[in-house]
Amino acid sequence: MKNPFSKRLENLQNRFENLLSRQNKIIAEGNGIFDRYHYPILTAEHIPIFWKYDLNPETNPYLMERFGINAVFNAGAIKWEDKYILAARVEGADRKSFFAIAESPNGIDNFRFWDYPVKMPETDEPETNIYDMRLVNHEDGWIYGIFCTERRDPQAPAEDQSSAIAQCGIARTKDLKIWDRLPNLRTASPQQRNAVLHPEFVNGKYAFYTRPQDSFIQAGSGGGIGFGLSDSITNAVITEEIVIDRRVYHTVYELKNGLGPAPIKTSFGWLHMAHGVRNTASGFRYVCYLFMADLDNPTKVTYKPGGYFMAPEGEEMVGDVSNVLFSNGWIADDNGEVFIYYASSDSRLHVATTTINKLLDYVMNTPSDGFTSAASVNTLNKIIDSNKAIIHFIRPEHVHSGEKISN
Ligand code: M1P
Repeated sequence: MKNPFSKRLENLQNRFENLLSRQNKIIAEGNGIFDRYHYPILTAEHIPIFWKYDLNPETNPYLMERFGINAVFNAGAIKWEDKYILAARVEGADRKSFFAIAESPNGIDNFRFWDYPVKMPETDEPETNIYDMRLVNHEDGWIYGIFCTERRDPQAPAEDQSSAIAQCGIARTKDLKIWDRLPNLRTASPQQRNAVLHPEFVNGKYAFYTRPQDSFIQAGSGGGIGFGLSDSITNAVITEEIVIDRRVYHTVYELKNGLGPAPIKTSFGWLHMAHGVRNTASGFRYVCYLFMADLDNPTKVTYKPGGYFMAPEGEEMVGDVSNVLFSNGWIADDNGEVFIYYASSDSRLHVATTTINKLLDYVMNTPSDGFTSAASVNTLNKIIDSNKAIIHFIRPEHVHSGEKISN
């Protein structure tokens, strides 16, 4: 008969293997733009047993967790050696985040963490917390990890133990195992989060998308998603930051916005995914939206559908920071399939799938935001008018009269 330690370990292992081998399924009847899936692809439960437990019965007779994991979310993504690779933000029970690489053979399930988390070298001024890595395959031949570094605000008085300074960390690797840490990006902004490296040189320079912001939480005078060039990546400095996608009153990105992953190059332009934040009576609401920029001039936005592309739904709405849908990773396969890795409510990671053609159709043909209720009704009426001619169940006499249709 097995002793309690062995029995508990066997149960834990069985549960873990069942979870990791579970097949993911599309949730039927989506919106035609992308498909969601039934199961999150990475959660705290996906963390290897040998990270969380001391597996020696002598030193851990009750087989207790020794290193608690709180959540797995906001992951950078890249296709590498034919595998779908995620650099996930893993947050311990102690609230510290770190990066860990997980891989899957198909991009939608069977994600398994590598044996060790990423050992990210520190700079001369070590940070307290690191998170939200964007993985960028740059044309200079390196894979870059662009992430947020955070430390306590040195100006904050002793009674304030939550004010923080966020900056943009830069590291690069050839194998996703050994990382060279480079100096943080320097800009004029006192806070810098959600920075992303453009995958190609622009005018022979490294190009960054930034998010200038006055305080840790509030954008303040920061106008939106910025763009700037740096001569060097080993000493990255942006002296001129221009805002390419502004915050606007009464939109889903009125409070703040930030770029998600690095843009995907298409024949029609650079395809971008970003997150927008609005205020509500129950707190901030984070959603993702798309836009496209000119191939030759990445600062020029050419298409921008109105409203959100993805917003939290159902169980996605609840978690450590509720009402948040956030993405900093996507993968475009050579066959045109696109895997969008998004996190819900700072708690778990999901996948949605679509294609480049569908995303282009969405971005180029979805009406833009008219910024008023009247403009929205005009847009809607145009759709109804053109449908009226071809769809028999719309009764023309009721379309503009406001008359109630009764059965
Ligand atoms: O908690 C929601 C998100 O908040 C931050 O995003 P932003 O800088 O736009 O406010 C990020 O810290 C992100 O990690 C987090 O998901």
